[in-house]
Amino acid sequence: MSTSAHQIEGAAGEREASVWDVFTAEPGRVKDGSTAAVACDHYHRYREDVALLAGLGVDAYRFSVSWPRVNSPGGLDFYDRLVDELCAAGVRPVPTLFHWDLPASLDWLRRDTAARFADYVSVVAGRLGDRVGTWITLNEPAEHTLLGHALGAHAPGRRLLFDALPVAHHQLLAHGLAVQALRAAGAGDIGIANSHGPTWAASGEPADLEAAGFYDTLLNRLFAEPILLGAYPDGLGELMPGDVAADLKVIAEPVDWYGVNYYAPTRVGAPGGADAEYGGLALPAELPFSVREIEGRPVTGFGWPVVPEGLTELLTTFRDRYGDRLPPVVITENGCSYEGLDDQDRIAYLDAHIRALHAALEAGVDVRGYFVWSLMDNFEWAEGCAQRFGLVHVDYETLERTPKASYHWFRDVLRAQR
Ligand code: GBH
Repeated sequence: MSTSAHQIEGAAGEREASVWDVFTAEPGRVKDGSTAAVACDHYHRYREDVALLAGLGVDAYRFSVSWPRVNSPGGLDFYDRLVDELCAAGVRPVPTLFHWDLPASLDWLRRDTAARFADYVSVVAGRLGDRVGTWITLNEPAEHTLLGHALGAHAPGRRLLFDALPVAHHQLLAHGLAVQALRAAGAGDIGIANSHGPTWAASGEPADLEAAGFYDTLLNRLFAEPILLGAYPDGLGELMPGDVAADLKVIAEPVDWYGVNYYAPTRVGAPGGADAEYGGLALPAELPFSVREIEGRPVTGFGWPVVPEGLTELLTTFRDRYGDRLPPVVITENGCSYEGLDDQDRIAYLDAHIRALHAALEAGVDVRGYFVWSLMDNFEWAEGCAQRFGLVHVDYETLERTPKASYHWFRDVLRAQR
């Protein structure tokens, strides 16, 4: 089961500001105008939430540590309490060290942010490392670069298009420096959570194939290959700032496993034919590709197509591409948004994706874990509170938690495995 700090904690007044607080305060940035000032109030209700995890019977919980909270007095105490509570409940804590809530005073366009991240990681590892065995450095640097800095749909709201590439490089560098910092603190089980999905060409026409190949490079290879192979794909390294060759040595610091967040494939064609949106966002026409609708599929509440076999395809493609260079894989996020407490559509989605995962196992891919996004409904970034990904319903007025049908179903699936 997985969550992230900014999306569930609330208690925004009890920590310094992040880029998301600044972004959310600007009118029109978040669709329903909601903020994460309170969110699920997990900061004050974490005991209840840990009890929900224990009731579900999961053996691990992926959450994120808020850098702005750690910077604030008493902030680290919260994660100390949370980790204790999880350990007491028999649930293994798996913290992600950055899930998009950058301190508002920092900026990924600046190289120095990577070094600052490593300093912060050392502080967190020094405090929690006696009880935390497994660490995740970053969540989806691809989406943070693309949505936050290239397209402006997420914080910090920049529309730099390809001038956002340094943001990718600095996050990757931060990842490598964090791996070093964690190793120095004695950590033995380290991974990253990268956003990946198969890219399907809109047709067999050369222009569509070329556009799809380029998109695949941006979403998949750009963030996998510096880590797994120590190299940027297709000459993209020449566009990166700094001493790229030296940085790549840091970025390629070995990880113990490779985390994949999977939601859906993307169908891509030559520019101009755009008839679909990327995560609810119309793409600018000047990009060298366009995103097309995947037809004939049910869609989630978000409008994303349901394509379970895309997960099998993604995992076997990675295995074929990277061979021995690919460490064991963990699915660090998979899930869907739907309305309602009797969420049979979510059950069908999860059931089909778990089967797709088994198909990848049968095809010989070494998959070691599966985290559902998400434990409970939460602040879904630019969508506000409108998209509900939780197995537990949250009433944002009363903050009452109510397990959905999918919670009971998943509990039974886990029980049957034991
Ligand atoms: C993750 O990002 C985040 O890590 C998490 O915080 C978030 O709450 C969760 O997913 C749910 O959104 O329009 O069909 O082409 C996911 C990034 C980017 C994945 C948009 C799906 C578009 C699918 N997503 N992408 S589609």
